[in-house]
Amino acid sequence: APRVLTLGETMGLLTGGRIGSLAHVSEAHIGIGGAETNVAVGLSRLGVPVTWIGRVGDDSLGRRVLREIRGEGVDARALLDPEAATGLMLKELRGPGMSRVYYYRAGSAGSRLAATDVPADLVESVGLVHLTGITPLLSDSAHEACLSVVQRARAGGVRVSFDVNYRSTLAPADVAADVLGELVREADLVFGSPEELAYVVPGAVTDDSVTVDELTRTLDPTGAREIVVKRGADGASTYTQGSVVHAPAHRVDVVDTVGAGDAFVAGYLSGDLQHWSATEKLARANTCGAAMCTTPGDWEAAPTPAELEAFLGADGDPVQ
Ligand code: ADP
Ligand code: KDG
Repeated sequence: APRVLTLGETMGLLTGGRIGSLAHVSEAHIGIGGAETNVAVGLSRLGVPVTWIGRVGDDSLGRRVLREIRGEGVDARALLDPEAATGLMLKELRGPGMSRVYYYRAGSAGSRLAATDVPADLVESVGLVHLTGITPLLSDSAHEACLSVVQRARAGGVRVSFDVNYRSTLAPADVAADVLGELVREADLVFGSPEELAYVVPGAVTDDSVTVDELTRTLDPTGAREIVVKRGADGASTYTQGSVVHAPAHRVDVVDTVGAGDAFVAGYLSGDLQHWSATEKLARANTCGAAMCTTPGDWEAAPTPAELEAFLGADGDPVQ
């Protein structure tokens, strides 16, 4: 399969050892997480070669990030930044299937990503570039890195995928609408929830009466783009060239939905690189997303093709 290139920030992740407020829970598990490396690991497990570019601090967590993702077969081109620490997230388990994430990432090594971190000719050599709306909101230099990679991809005829992934803690809605809207317009393949797509369409932000169908027509009047709407437990839909395909989610016992969207994107892209139909891509993506919901980690449960097959029983429903 053609190689995928992605870039962004991956942080240390401390998850409370049991349900309860981190004001009281005293034990925690150490791991890592970042939307783009979650997708990269998902792709690697599905047999797609993938390169990730990012910065980590010259510290233990940074080495942990690199060891984990390299251990998953991801080609990590990381700069060890001596001047900033690796970012950190805390995940509080609030109840069954419910979690809350706190970020400690302002000024982190990952947020200092710059256009010059992307080696010459790399963008032009891959089959697809995948970005998320997290990276351009990290800093001005990370925003420039995203724009530069997208421009290089377009000039080189490389397909661009963009997951809106709006994180309200990184920027207010009006700033995000401008920055993310620009990237949506440059992408060939766009992923987002109905709410996220509403953010990036000027004028639609506060208008509850706008339907997703209207939104996607506004986003893509020419029909050249493929827009994939992620609806959590309600499944997902692909809008392309005037046609719509809807696919229901699987019914699973949810442990933690964080990372489900990234697993979904990895599944979808793996099919896209093999020129699958929208129906086939959505089926694999929904299965990858459902599998991720059944475990606590952000990426650890990303399925291999054999695991995908085992996850679904003979009737096509998850075996749990
Ligand atoms: P994000 O993590 O980006 O917010 P969603 O919550 O929409 O994304 O989830 C992405 C995909 O993961 C969904 O389209 C679906 O395939 C799967 N998924 C998410 N939540 C559930 C759930 N509760 N049950 C089954 N599948 C789910
Ligand atoms: O999509 C899951 C990600 O949100 C998580 O792994 C951490 O990259 C992350 C972020 O910035 O929220």
